[in-house]
Amino acid sequence: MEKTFIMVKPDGVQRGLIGEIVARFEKKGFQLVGAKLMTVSRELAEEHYAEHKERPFFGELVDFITSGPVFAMVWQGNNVIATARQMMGKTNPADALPGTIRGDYGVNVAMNIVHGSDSPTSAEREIALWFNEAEVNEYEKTINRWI
Ligand code: FUP
Repeated sequence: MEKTFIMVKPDGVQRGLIGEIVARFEKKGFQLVGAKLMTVSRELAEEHYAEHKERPFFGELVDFITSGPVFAMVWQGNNVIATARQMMGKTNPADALPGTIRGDYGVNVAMNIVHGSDSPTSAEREIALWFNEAEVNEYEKTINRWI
């Protein structure tokens, strides 16, 4: 079953949006298989955002993601990678449609509340970077036969 890495960023944690974001993915029918509240080291932040290393906003991005705890999650489900990206909305909340997480709660591209893997390759890399195998719980959810 497809898995993706989703993270409530420090602004989302500070604004009390963990429950709201978890609820959206739960209600959609996805399965939470890993979750932890954690403070991110600069090393992990730089590795996570390695593709943006040369971008002018890289330093601020690392400062932001290490500025307070994040809520890191692994979600599982049919087409969960692309669907979670749709549910999050465009990177810049100014472009994100109402009804999406960033469209409903975000105003700032640097502080856009949530991260989600953008492809199967990223999902595999990010899950392995943020979670060890014992933290990803495979369990049967019997309601899955309805969705
Ligand atoms: P996304 O996959 O939607 O998280 O977007 P990107 O990988 O393009 O960007 C990663 C993060 O960099 C964004 F969440 C916010 C930050 N960013 C900026 O701060 N400024 C920019 O101009 C673009 C991205």
